[in-house]
Amino acid sequence: MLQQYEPTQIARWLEEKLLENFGTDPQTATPKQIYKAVCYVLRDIMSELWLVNHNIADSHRNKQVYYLSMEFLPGPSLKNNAFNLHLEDAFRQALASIGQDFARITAMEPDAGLGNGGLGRLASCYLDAIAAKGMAGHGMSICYEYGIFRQKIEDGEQTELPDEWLNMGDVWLITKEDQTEEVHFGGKLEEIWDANGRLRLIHKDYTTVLAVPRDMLITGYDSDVVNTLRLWQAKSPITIDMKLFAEGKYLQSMEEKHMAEVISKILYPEDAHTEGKLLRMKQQYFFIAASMKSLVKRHMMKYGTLDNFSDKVAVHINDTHPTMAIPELMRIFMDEYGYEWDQAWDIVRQTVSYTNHTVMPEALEKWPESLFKETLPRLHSIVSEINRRQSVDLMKTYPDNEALRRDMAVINNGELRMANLCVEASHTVNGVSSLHSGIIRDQLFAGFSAIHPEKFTNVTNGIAYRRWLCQANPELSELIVSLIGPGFKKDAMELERLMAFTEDRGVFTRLEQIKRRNKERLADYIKEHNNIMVDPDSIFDVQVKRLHEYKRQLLNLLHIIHLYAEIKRDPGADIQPRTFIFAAKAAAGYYMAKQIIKLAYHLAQVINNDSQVNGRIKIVFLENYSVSLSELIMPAAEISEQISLAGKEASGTGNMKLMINGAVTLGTEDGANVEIHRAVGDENIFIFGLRVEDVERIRREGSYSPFRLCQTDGDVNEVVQFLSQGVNGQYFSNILNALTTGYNGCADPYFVLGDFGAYRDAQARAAAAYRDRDRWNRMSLINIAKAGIFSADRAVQEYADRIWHIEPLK
Ligand code: 26W
Repeated sequence: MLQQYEPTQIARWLEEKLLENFGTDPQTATPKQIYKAVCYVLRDIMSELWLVNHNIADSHRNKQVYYLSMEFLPGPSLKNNAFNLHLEDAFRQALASIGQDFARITAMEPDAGLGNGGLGRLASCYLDAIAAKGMAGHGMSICYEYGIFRQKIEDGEQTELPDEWLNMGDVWLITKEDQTEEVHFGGKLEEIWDANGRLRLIHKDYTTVLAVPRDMLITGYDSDVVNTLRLWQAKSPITIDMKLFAEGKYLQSMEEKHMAEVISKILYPEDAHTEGKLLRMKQQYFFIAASMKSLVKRHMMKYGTLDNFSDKVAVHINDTHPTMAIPELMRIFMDEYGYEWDQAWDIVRQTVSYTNHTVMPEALEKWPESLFKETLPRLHSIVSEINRRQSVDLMKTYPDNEALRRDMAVINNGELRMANLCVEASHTVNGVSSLHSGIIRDQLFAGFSAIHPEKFTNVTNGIAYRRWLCQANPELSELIVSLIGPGFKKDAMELERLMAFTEDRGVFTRLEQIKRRNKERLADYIKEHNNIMVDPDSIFDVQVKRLHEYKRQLLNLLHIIHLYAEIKRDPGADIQPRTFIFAAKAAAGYYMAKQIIKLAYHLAQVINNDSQVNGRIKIVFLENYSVSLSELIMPAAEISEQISLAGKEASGTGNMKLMINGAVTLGTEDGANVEIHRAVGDENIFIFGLRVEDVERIRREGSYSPFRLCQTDGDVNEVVQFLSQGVNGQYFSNILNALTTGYNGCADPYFVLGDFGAYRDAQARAAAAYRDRDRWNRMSLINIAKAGIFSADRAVQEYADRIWHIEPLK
């Protein structure tokens, strides 16, 4: 039972914090000081809970999972932590007692944006669910000084601005200087024979970077288990070179310091395109080396041996970015604790598991062997040995299939294939939706799954629905409580009980009113930030996710051009008013993605100001998509655009957040859309387009000709013509060429024109359904009722039972 605190007690602690940290009192404190004091008080309450289970001695003897990820996307934490510990009301009253408004204080918190998109947010949703389930599970990552860039769009051009989150966001960070670790880069290996006549490889002349842990505490709903998100900050052992300074070489004297600290300076803004940059490699090794050293040290302190390591520790590798944890564990076991190769390898294989989040070739990490060897010589020697042993096994298994052996090799053609290393070493490999898991088992890792089919499994993604429903959409949450009680806050499957109301017009009306108010709230934000008046009576059609060609924001835009052409053809046409809401960041170096943002902007200029359209369709591109902006958009959405080319979106999680907020999915049979379709049934979703097998067949046949489509399909021709004439005075010949003629002979690789007709028809079906309010509200209610399965609680329970083998602490 979670301890509760009186608002008066909270108010007293607030006063103490203001005095202690800012030498001020509630009457004279600035809102910023109040905000920080509130976070410090809550953090202390969380620390006390943390100490119960996780103090150095670690009172419990349970197996724990360490979730390694280059990215976490917590977003704002204050409201979530207060909600999880049932302290929202106490803080609201305590603040009211000193004339402050809790909502205004929570709005001051910057997002902790230490991630790009789906992968990072999923990691944060999972940490929340692990704590809610009362299990010991900790995140490990980098304390980026600058998170995901702030997006500015001027005249359709995206620019990236630094995200200085720490000045307000550091309130949650507890720096543990005493647990600083050393990480070694470069240098060389020297062979020596040790006292017991064994060959030893000694790492020498390396550069040292210090890794200082900054811990964020992770709460869970109605749970007294508080876990850790450990964020490593890079520091130089040398602050300044006095000799160089004395010689007036001021910048040089600081060079070593900056070279070290740049490692945790900034998050790489690529979200599905590996750059292969040296700094990125150093970032990956930095955080996994510090993480592995610290958790091995902790285990030794607790158990005095590593023989039981895999019984007590599960290490989960979130996509390939933390793969180096595998050879690093081998290094620690062999070089620091004297284990033989086979023993070390057995323990490591029973400890690590890997989740793949994408099949996009350009996102699969391959490191140049030379760069890897130069930067991490000891790890290179270990990976080479893993590769040598693998090739011996493969020769036995696939003696006549050299091509397959080459494809599966950890090292080949001067490259380290990180995904192959993960599969070779992990006891379990999973995808993030049943369709995706099938694709990686039967295609990407076919050679491996043929040998070890038992290693491959699926865990469909889930979301922290208490954040995305209960906190982001409190009115809907209250309606649900009034209909089925509060039990769904602990067990999302209880939402199924809403199926009892699918013929209840009273409930439909309340559902519609709540959606309406959420739309008005978003409309106010759009007015303030984009200076666009949107009509709350129009359909709020939402596509919010990273900008990527495979997600096909372009298909959405081409359909809007089609609607616009229809209106221009027949201005009196009775069309259902629609507001198309986009939000998406493009990776800084992703030219085509930025062009698509530009097209959306200029199309909006034309359509939003066209008197013949007269506001019946509007386009809004919201800047700087983030967790907190997403919490405002999801409750207001009615149509959820999930229109990626089948086989490309591993799962999607925005689709789940929109579903649980009563939006109806309009999408392809891709990723988790397939499971959403299965959950709600054909009549409560709008599915369209090519299936995975269609895409594969057409590719195999080479029968796809977007150019011919422009000749044969009038609507396709019309939108392509429209584009070719320029939009708002801007020309998009690159988009046009990519669609029609293509670069290196591959036109329209994501079948935007190929799926256009089916998409147009699905959109028409949705518009027609929307007019029938009872039908629409029933569809909306059924989507909410069927969303329980997409809870992160369900997903982490699957990981705990089938992959990590961990149990609740008490
Ligand atoms: C090396 C650059 C890089 C950075 C991030 C490559 C790949 C990534 C991530 C794996 C991309 C990502 O976020 N993938 C998304 O993961 C979500 C969580 O599983 C899925 O729901 C999305 O479908 C998938 O695109």
